[in-house]
Amino acid sequence: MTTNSKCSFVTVIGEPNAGKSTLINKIVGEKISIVSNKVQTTRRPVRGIVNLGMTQIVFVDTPGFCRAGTPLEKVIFSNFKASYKSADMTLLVIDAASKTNRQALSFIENQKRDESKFSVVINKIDAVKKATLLPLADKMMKYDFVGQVFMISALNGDGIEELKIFLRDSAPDGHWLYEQNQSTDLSLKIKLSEITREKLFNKLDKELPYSLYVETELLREFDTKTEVCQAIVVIKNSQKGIILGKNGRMIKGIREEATFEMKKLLHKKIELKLFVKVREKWPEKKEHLQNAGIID
Ligand SMILES: Nc1nc2c(ncn2[C@@H]2O[C@H](COP(=O)(O)OP(=O)(O)OP(=O)(O)O)[C@@H](O)[C@H]2O)c(=O)[nH]1
Ligand SMILES: [Mg+2]
Repeated sequence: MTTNSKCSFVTVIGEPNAGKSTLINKIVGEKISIVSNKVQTTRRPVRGIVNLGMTQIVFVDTPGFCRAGTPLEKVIFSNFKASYKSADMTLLVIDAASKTNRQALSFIENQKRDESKFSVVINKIDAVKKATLLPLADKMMKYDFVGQVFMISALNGDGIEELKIFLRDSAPDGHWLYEQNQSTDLSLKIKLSEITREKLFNKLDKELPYSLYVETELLREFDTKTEVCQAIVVIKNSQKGIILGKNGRMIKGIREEATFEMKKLLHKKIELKLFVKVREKWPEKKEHLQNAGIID
């Protein structure tokens, strides 16, 4: 873009629920990636872009470490592996409030030295006593390939400024890959689908969040309003009733919450229509994984 410009790809990895998406949203200053209190919220690598002076940082939000059991998990896991390659910097997010961090520790134990720089971010420090943090930080620092250990709260912003400065200062020289004002690589259709999926994730339990995807089937933008029509796709007919809820109450609540957030994003009146479709075995079909935005 300009001479002296720098550009860095920073891949953010960690256990499910560690706060990877929350962290990226905080640094980018916009909601790039949806957040929920359930594991496997992020299903595909999502890029969040922030420009710090002459430096462009391209964050890659990744799905958390997961077992590759169900067909959907297999796709999520291969998305994780693909996004982990070829980063200038890798940040491993550790949940300070988690009892074991078993998968993160096993990942770090098996980490081979490679070209990519590697740092650790201990997150959720707002949720634990200080006394528990130091032993965790000490443990991380004993790995010689770990460059830095940061202690942050992605929720309230503690420690974020230091992390930003570090990422800016360690970025390699290079041309910017994105325009000055671009904050993500997601299309508007997928962004809108993700907003609704987040509301569903936060309201539903058990296997249902993992049985659904949202597809924006229609998007029409006018000067004063935007019309959005979305399908919530589930695997089984019995799941349809749960999403609709008694007297349609569940889907109405989801529509209201999603409409509110879409309005904040587009600064326009939103006319959102939601309906539920059943597509058996959708996680096994490429076409549906593409409709879901899980693969390109
Ligand atoms: N107390 C506290 N909670 C946090 C913090 N960061 C994230 N959380 C919460 O942790 C939960 C998971 O956050 P996400 O950002 O969705 O986690 P993730 O690592 O992206 O999860 P997956 O996409 O499922 O792998 C949410 O309920 C967040 O609000 C933090 O710094 N402090
Ligand atoms: Mg996430």
